[in-house]
Amino acid sequence: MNVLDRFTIELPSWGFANTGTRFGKFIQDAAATTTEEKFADAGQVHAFTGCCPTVAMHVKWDFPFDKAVAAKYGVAVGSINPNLFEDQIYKHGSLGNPDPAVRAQALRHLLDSEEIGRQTGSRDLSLWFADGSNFPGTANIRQRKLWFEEGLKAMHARLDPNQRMLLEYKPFEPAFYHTDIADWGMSLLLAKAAGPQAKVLVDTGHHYQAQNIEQIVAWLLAENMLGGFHFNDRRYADDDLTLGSIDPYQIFRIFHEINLFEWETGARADIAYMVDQTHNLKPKIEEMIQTAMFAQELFAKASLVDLKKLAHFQANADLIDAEECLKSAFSTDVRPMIREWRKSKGLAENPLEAFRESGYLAKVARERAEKNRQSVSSYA
Ligand code: RM4
Ligand code: MN
Ligand code: MN
Repeated sequence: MNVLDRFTIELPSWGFANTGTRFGKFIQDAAATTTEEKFADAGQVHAFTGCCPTVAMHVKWDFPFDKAVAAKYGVAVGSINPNLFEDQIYKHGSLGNPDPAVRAQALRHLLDSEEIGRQTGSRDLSLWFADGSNFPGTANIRQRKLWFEEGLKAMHARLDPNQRMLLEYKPFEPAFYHTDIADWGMSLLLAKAAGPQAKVLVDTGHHYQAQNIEQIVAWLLAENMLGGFHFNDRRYADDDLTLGSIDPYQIFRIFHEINLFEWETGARADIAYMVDQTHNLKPKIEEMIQTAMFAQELFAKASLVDLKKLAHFQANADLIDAEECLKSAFSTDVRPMIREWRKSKGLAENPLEAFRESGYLAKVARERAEKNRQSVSSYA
């Protein structure tokens, strides 16, 4: 079996709409303006790359939605993302809010999201909480931890056996003093408190600069607590840059830890690979194609590591040989092999070029331009 046959990566619906920085939006004529258009665009990415069969959805931005519409475009609904950060009531938090009425409303939204997941046939609910505080002394950190445990347990109690909840962490932003779920340890403890179907979600952009992300991945694998990834790249903070654009070796090292785990244990790591990027400046569909292509490359490279040899070098503390073993896989040009794989699937050898030749972008730009230009782009 070709290693690429077992690699798929989920696209974010929000990556196809006009988004921006907090200073404003630069509007693209071709951006998707409805959930159906997001699926149409995601369908293009999958049609040309063959590795993006599902689309993650944000409950507040994308519903109501009929899953049959997704099927029209050759993709399916993937993970469901509740939204507990935009409504006015969440000014002081959601599950961690000192007001019991707001906590109850946040829980209701989580349970509604669960119901949506049931209806769309989605397995994963991806939870990211913006909860936190901006000034020392303004929030009771331990009390809020208890409220989170309470809320997440209540949500877990309602999961179907096939559903999972994935708990994302992020060190800061929008809160700048303390964030309730700030790192993988906090996610891990809360997931354990919630129940066995709760796992940790690693967003590669949600770490401090020097953190060793692949070590976090290795530890979560060892604990059977790794549920999935939000892939993106970053130079400074949660930049949401294109996967691998700044540090491709980072993603390679993550894939390597997963391969090593599978090889050693003979178990299949049950991990959801997802993209979490919003392209403010690059054309969105093209950047998603670029992302999917590069993810495949890094996955294929990681699969070339000679794990048996590596284990031998590690056992003998052959440092140079062990390191070279990893690096030579990383340096291998896997593009010819991926082109062969594409040919065998009836896909174009160069998805980006083929998409450009299709004329889709110009067509949707014409159709959507007027609607997009009406959208609000200012910061204040
Ligand atoms: C957050 C986080 C979440 C995503 C939102 C839009 O920073 O990464 O996963 O849903 O952004
Ligand atoms: Mn994320
Ligand atoms: Mn993020």
